[in-house]
Amino acid sequence: MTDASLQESLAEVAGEVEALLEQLMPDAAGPIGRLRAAMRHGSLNGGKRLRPFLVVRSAGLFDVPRERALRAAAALEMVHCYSLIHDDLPAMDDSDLRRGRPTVHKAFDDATAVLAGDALLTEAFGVLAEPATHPDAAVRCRLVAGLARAAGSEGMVGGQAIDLSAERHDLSLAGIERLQALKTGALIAYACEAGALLGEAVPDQRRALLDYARLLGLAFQIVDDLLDVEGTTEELGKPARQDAELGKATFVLHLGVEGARERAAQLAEEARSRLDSFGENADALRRTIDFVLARRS
Ligand code: GRG
Repeated sequence: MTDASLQESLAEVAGEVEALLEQLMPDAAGPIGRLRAAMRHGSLNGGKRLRPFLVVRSAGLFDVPRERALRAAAALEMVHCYSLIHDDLPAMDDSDLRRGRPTVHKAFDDATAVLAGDALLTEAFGVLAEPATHPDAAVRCRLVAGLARAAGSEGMVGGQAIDLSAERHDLSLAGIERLQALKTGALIAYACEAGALLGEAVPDQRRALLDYARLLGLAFQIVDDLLDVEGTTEELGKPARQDAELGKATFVLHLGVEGARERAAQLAEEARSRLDSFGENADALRRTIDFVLARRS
């Protein structure tokens, strides 16, 4: 797979997931209409759609029907978008800009942004629980339980709690790895886990995919720290240099720019090695590693 075909494939999955998200959040009358508009503002506003791509491509290793993979992908993206909406609120990062547009609380108001996030999170589980996601209820339960674990206090929300805590300012390198494995890594890992669950993969395959995703998630976060230092607000579509301004300990603070780049490259190689048993079927997942390392937003 070439770089151009990866871009094409990313755009194709993004288009399919967005079409499904549109369907899942139709217009409505009155106050619910305003809530739905806020949900759409926070979820149909660009974004790389990396997590949906990982779901679809992991599921593709096991010939899962595309429409099932897309439902799991949309559910995961709903949880990701809820986290961004809430993270941008004044009580958290207090950001005005996300994906190059005003954040949900700026375009609407704080209370509507809280509710839009709440509704996206809640409805994501409904999407997974519907029989259209998988005919076997046991598989749907595993998908629901996996997302709850990845998003909850032992996953993304737990990572966010550490990020907001006083100790965040002087975390060791190992402490930052743990924080980021939860805050960013848990949903990225779930993306691949969902593919494996939908495909009823054998334990070795599931483990290999999870290891790939955990390593990829860490590399993704190191690149995020590098972009915070080196990127511009225009490129990122969100304020640059936020971490330094908030006095946060980051990978770049501990390793320096060159050291962080080297660590991301090392993790990328390790992630690649975890895909060996999947042969050329996993080419898109291999290319995704290069995409994550080279991303500018
Ligand atoms: C508020 C419950 C709660 C959780 C917030 C994930 C998160 C936890 C906050 C996001 C803050 C942030 C910028 C984290 C760095 C890594 C990250 C998740 C970046 C955003 O993900 P991308 O780059 O975004 O995939 P797009 O816009 O492409 O979807």
